[in-house]
Amino acid sequence: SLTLINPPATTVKSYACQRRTPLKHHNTFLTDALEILAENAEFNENEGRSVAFRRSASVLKALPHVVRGMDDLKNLPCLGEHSVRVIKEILEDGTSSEVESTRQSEQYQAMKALTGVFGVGVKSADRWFREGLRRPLDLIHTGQKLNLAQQAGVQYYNDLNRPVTKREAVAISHIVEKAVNAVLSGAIITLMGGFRRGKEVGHDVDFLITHLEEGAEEGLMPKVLNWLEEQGLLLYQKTTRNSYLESKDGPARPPHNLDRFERCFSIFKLEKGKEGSGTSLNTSYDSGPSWRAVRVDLVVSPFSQFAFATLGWTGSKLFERELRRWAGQEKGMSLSSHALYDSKQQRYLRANSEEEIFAHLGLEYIPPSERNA
Ligand code: 8DG
Ligand code: MN
Ligand code: MN
Repeated sequence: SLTLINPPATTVKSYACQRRTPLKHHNTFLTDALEILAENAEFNENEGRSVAFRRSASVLKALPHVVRGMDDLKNLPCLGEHSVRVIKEILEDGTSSEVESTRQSEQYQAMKALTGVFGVGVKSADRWFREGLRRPLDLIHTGQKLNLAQQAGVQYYNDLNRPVTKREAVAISHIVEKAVNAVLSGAIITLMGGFRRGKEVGHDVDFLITHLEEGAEEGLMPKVLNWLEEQGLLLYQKTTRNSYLESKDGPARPPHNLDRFERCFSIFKLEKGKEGSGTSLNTSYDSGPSWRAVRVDLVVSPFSQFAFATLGWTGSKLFERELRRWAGQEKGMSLSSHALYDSKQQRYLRANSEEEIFAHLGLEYIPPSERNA
């Protein structure tokens, strides 16, 4: 039959954690559109719909070629009816009316602007939107009661919405290293999040800190923060016990020492480096402040959990979600950034590296640069 002489269709596995997803791919004209709809679904607190659009977009990111026609979508997983309709419209007309009207809508634009303030989630943004607020400055003008995070968010709004460059991330790394080394010797500091996946810019800089000697990391976070504070490098900080991935009280946490695992959302004051100007022409007339605000996430993990924390903090968010879904649905396991629990064996599986965790999960190892799902 004809199918025998056709080139084999690209096969794409259905979980994002089974696929390689590079940072740069061939279908941004489609994935940007689908991700607008995903974002809009989040603004409407429709998580199911949002994840469906994100999964569709992610499948297209994994394709080794441009999608030119509907035939290219044959045999692809995760493409729901709605996503297919949007893709078809873009392929035929160049744009999708639904995407364009979403982009133009007052609600989408206001929610985007309001949730773009550090410390503002969808719930507050939606309440403010329904009260007629549209822009971050409306929060000030109408005298809204803001918590400390939101106050910092408004105060540093412009800086925090300007992408953090790789060079700035490296400068922040040096500061974090200096701070950690000043209070504990031999700690290991690793850049996580988007920069570990090879991104050239990010919305923040993420670090994971550990120490080979189990227990040496205890109490480290407050000491590091004190040091940074004394140096005048912190504009804002809030430390919390980690409870993000563990909130659904699954068993994927080791029974002890969870309380040592701490995270800090912060805003650093980064001096603009003299070396930063290079050949660009902007600095000589730049009369702005000599520093900028940068969002920094710090996480401290005991060494026994370091591999899980590394995997959990590298992202992407969809890749992480898909890993946990794979673990639960396909393996009867429960994965968190602390541990992996095997329900059948009723025990925690140890791992000293990300490779070992993928192996426990029966997955081919995917390097960070290909976790851009
Ligand atoms: P970006 O900053 O460049 O925009 O991208 P990113 O680095 O991929 O996003 P991120 O929002 O900084 O998140 C980085 C990773 O951290 C992501 O995979 C999800 C993970 N993560 C959080 N919050 C939490 C949390 O509270 N606990 C754990 N374990 N992981 C978290 O964002
Ligand atoms: Mn990040
Ligand atoms: Mn982060």
